[in-house]
This record gives sequence, C-alpha cells and structure tokens, in this order.
Amino acid sequence: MPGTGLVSLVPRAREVQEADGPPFVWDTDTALVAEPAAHGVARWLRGHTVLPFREGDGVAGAGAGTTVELRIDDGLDAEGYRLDVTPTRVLIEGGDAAGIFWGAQTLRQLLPPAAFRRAGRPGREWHVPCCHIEDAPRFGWRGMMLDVARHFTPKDGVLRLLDQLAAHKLNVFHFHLTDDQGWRMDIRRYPQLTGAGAWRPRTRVGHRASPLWDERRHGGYYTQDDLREIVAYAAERHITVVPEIELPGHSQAAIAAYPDLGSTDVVDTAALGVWTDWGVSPHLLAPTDDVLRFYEHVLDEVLDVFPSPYIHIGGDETPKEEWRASAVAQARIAQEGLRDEDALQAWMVRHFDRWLAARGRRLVGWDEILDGGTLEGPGLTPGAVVSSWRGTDGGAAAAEAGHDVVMCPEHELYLDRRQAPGPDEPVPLGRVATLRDVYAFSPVPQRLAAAGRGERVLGIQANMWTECAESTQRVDYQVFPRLAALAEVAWSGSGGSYDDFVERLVGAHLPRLDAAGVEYRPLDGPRPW
Ligand code: TNX
Repeated sequence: MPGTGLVSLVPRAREVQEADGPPFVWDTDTALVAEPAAHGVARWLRGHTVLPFREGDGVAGAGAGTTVELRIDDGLDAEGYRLDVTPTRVLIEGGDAAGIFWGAQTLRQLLPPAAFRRAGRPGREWHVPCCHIEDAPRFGWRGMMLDVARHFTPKDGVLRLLDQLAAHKLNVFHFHLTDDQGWRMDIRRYPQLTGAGAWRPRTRVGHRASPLWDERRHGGYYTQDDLREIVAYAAERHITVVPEIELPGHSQAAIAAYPDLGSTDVVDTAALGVWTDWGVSPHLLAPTDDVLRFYEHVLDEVLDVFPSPYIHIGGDETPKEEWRASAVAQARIAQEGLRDEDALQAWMVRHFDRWLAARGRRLVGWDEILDGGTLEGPGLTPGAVVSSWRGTDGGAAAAEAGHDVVMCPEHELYLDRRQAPGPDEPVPLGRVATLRDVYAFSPVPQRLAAAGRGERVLGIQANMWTECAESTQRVDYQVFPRLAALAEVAWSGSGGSYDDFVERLVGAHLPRLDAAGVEYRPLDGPRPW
C-alpha cells in the first residue's frame, strides 16, 4: 500500500516498489548529472533540496560519491517518469523535461520534511530509501485558479503558491486578473485600468452572511515585468499560466477606469467607482465596435506577456437587464440579426474566440459561454475550451459538441467554500466542501465515458475566489490541504482510497507543508483566528 512504507507520496504514484538494502546517501559528495534537456530541473534540484551538490558536478564517475542522474527516455509518456533509487545512484528518467521535473518532485518527497524548508542545517545528509517508481499523470490539465481581483495577492504570494502547485504536480495556474472589484494587470495603452481600476475605497472581508466591514483601501496590481517574472517562474516549474480577462460582465473596475466601456445611454458610468460590494455588478461592457477594439488592444498586451496557448475571457454571470434597456445594445442585436441578449453575449464570445484563434491561441470561458446559442450556427472554433463550474453538465454538453473541457464544479472544487459545517469556521461561505468531497470527485461524467468522449475532459482545477480571503494566511487556510486531494484526483485519477490518502497526508504530507510554512487548515478543526 502506498501509505504504509517509507515511500509516502502525495499525489500517489502509479507503481511503487520499495527495495531492501542500505539507503542512498545524498551528501555534499553527491554529483548531479543532467543531460541538456534536464538542465532546468538540475537547477531546481540545486536550489530546492537544501543540500548542495558536489562542486564541478556534471561528470559521472568523477569521484567516489553517489550520483543523481537526470535523463530523457522517449519511450515514456508525456510528463511521465521513472525513478530508480539504489544505494549508489538515483536515476530519474522522464518522457520529457516535465516528466523529469515531476520525478524530481517525487524525489524530494522521498527526503525528510526538512527538505521542504528554504534553508537547511549545514553538514546534514539525506537518506533516500531504495525504490523503483513508475508514474504518469491521469490528466494533462491539473490546475488551480486564484482570484487576485477581489483581494490582491502580492507577487511574492503568487510565487510561493506556484512552488506549492509544483510540489503537488499541478501544471496550470489560472490567474483571475480582473473583476468588478479590481483590475490587476498593467496595460500600457490604458494606464487608468490600474491607475483607477486597481483600487477600491473600502470593502467587506466577509460575505453577506457575516459582513465584516473594513474601511481600508484595498488594491494593488502587477506590472508587466512582474507578470513576466511570474510566467518565467511558473515555466521553470512546468506550469502554464492561463490569464483571465473577464468580459462582458464582472467588468465594473474597467468601466470605472474608462466610463465609455459601459452602457452610457442607460447609466451614468462616469459616476461608477470600482465595485465595493460582493456579488455580481449589473454593469456590462457595451457591445460596440470601440469596446471590441479596446479589448483587442488589451489582449494584444496580454498575449505579449503570457505565452499560454489558452487565454480565458471569463463570460460568467452576466445579468442582461442593462443591455435590455440600452438602445446601443438593441441596435447591435438588430444589426447582427440576433434573437436576444444572451445571443448578443454569444456573439461577443465568438468575436474573441476567432480573434484569439487567428493568433494561434485557444479561448477558454466559463460554461455560460455556451448560453445564447453559442454552439449553433457559426459556433465556436474547435479549439475553444469550457471551464465547467455550474456542475459538470455544461462541460459534458461542450464535450459532446466536440470541445475540450476543464471540470471545476462549484460544489466539489471551490476552495472558497467552508471545509466543515462547524459554526467556528472562519469563512462561512456557501455549501460545505470537505476534504473528502474533493477527494471523491470524479472528473469524467458517466454520460461522457459511456459515449467514448471522456478524452475531451482535459482535466480539473480548484478555484479559489477571494471575497472572504484578504490575506495569504486566509488563502492558505482555504486552499490547503484540500489542494492535495485535488492534486491526487488530477494526477492519480479518481477512485483512490480516502483512508490511505489521509494516512499519507497526516503521516508525511502535512509535515512537508509545515516545513514549507503553509498555514493549512488542521484536520481536527479551525484555527483560532
Ligand atoms: C461565482 S464561479 C463566480 C465568482 C464568485 C464565486 C463565489 C464563477 C465563474 N463566478 O465570481 O467569486 O461564485 O464562490
């Protein structure tokens, strides 16, 4: 059983054989030998296992010491790896550089929890148990979304989170950069997006159920250099950063910055500020040519900073009253021969879908992008992807129509939801989603599996919305340890034994999080604050 021996991995590996015999001794005499494709992983290993390797390494057999070797084996699956530990040698072979990297993550989990600290005690050595591991991910999209719009996470907090995603073998960071309550990416052509849109005068920390008014000003944003650094840091960890720029709803911060983006014929948009409440603002982007051009210019800069093949355009929760009242929106509906306001949104989504496809990128949108007949007529381009958050039916419908989907249903995979029913949980938002609920999630709905469409499910992600999380401490509390359960479903597949998972979690993994300084929710109850 994966939970019982010296090898205690989270997420669990496909196949683990523990071997008898003396452990591999990793000390300052250990050489690191990496072929060119693995130089990035070698750099990571040097920086993140606390003990240094021998100086002048890279030459196998040059000394009496042990070796850690990194190699490509084309016969292995994408992102897959084989890890072999004998008393004198650790060999990690990967199907590609990512596979070697995930193998290196496994190697670190074979070390004591202290290997998750940032600095070690000099003079120590690691003992690695002899074993043979074969492993590869079940899903190619293993993600987490962080909302930095409701409460801003400073750059360092994002980098720290990326370290944790990597440690859990997650490979997609969905970066929710804009919303009604804040715009977080510097756009050079439109400086007011952050000049005005990144700041709001006051906010609630809690939710309607327990409003906690906070009279502080909130905000912050990333420069493009910050974002390039985040992208590069993620890339070193084989993580793709998928940026999200919301349209046409969840856009009040943008409208506050540039009032002409809104429905000026219905609302005095110049008087709107950045939204200071939670919930969904009623104000939408106006469906004008000028607004389409504005967002194309924004996306030009987004594409320049984010090399991701996937670009998320939001599309969720767009109350249509304002468009119903707007002569400008109605004129567009008439001009394009659309049947209603939902179809108008579908028209906008299609516009950006084609615009992105023409630039070699794939649109991703929340499952509302399927409303209003998006799949009919000209439809979406084949590459468009759906994030299925209102359950999994939207995702299943999109998959049946031939689109790839990412499952992130709110009741199971939303990390802003409370983790236990107790009255002393610090954040009483929504239904309870326990660690066990996350672990029990099955990504491929029966109807897709039965229809042979299961491969359309690219994978899953956990979404962390931050209306109720105004600090890294609270984000940690919500995210961990449920992210470990998500990671196991994404990497190892569903159907694992929950008891075995918890045994590995408690026995080995929580001590790793402790060493890394992650303020997770203890399994036996909430923190006092
Ligand atoms: C719905 S999920 C939203 C978010 C909120 C979240 C709160 C989605 C695409 N939209 O804007 O933050 O619920 O749980």
